[in-house]
Amino acid sequence: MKHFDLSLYLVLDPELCAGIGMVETARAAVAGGATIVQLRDKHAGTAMLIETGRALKAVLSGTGAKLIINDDVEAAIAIGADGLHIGQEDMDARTARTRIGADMILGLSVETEALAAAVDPAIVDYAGIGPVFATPTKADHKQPIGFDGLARLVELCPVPSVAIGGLKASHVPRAFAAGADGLAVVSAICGMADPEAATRLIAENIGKVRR
Ligand code: TZP
Ligand code: MG
Repeated sequence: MKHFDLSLYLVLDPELCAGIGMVETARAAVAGGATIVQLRDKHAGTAMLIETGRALKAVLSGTGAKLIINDDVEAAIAIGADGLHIGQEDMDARTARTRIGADMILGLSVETEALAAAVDPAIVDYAGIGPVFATPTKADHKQPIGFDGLARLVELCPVPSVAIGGLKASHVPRAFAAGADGLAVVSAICGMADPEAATRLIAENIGKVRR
């Protein structure tokens, strides 16, 4: 049985984190209550992902926060990351599972009801559902689903889920009310003047709605 807490899931963005860097942003966010950190760098090759991922692993060590790598199986394995996150267009979830083995966490992005219902819980550990709102952070995002759409997809999805897309601390009650197990955020933490305080605000709101 895998244990992971999706409640406050930070997705790193190298450009939004440029001021202090992704590693320091991750350290601050975990100090503020982030439970998962995803390394997502669309422009980095495998070697650079491995270098950054190893530095992230070092700062997360002993905190309990999990490290997930976006898209790159080879990097995820080389880093010894806790998990891999893939999108629908990246690779087949079954192929990803075969490559990473049974123990690594596997996350899959889900944008429609059909995709939510098609998630295989024997293969995928959690789903990233969204975008809830349109967001400038991801230029090519799919049609926003809103909180009503989120609730429908969560209902259809057989694995735990994290909501993503335009989410801020104030959205915590509606995301949890829709049935999501957590919020995944980029700009609400990355590039904030005080990423630790920004994370703590989200964490405090989560503390109020979670039993
Ligand atoms: N996938 C769907 S929306 C998104 C990703 C990676 C970006 C979310 O960024 P933000 O800044 O939290 O809206
Ligand atoms: Mg992807």
